[in-house]
Amino acid sequence: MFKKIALTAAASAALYSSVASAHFQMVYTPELLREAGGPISLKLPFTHPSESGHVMAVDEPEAFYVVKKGKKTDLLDTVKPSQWTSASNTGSSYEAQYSLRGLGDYVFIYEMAPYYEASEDIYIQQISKSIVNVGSLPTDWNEDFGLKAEIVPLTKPYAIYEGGTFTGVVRSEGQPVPFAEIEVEYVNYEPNSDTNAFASEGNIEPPADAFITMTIFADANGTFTFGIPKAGQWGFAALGVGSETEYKGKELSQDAVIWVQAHAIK
Ligand SMILES: [Cu+2]
Repeated sequence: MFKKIALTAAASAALYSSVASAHFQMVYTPELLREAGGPISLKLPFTHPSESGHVMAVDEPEAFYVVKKGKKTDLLDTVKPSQWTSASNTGSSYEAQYSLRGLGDYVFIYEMAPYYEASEDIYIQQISKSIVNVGSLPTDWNEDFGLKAEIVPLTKPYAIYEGGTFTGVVRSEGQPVPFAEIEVEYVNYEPNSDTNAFASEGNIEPPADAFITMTIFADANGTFTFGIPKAGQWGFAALGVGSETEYKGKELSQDAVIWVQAHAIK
């Protein structure tokens, strides 16, 4: 559900023929790299973070868990219904609380329920990863969890300079996905975790629509690199790379999402 200008049905179909454009399942907490543990909130809207776009209502998630030092802890019971407000609407969403205890990587993995996208007559299911580190001690961040759709980072997702790069490998059940199509979005409207809303003003002004959702492709080994021009959080969504391709008799785009955060050089 893009902000669309008036287009004929034919032109619209041609322009938006690419599957599942610009949807991002967020797993948002303001700081992915923290000095100390303690409670954090995780906001879970399914939305369009680069343009403060539509917040879409999704059924309860299929899975939510955290992996720390190889140990998986189920968090599905901690997920609560909530709301998220964008420039376009206030929509139903989810959120969770978690208490970080001890140094290391906390890999949060969220599997949303399949979402029916009427404009494309397909279902979308994103498997999202967000990695929070405490104390700069690396433990689990580069693990391959064998997910149906997954981006395995080759760069610490929480320790990137503004102007640096992020490299990842698109995989499905451990196997690289060659030439995967990847959408990239900057979280341009700062999420406010107190009010459950995007900021009303963006941090940057994209010079053209092509910069709102940027599209890149993985190479023959499923690897991609993206230069991060601005501090803040960035999302990568590899489209339709999952092992499941059908849901309720319709096409399913099972996407792999990862969130990273770049830091300004001071
Ligand atoms: Cu949408």
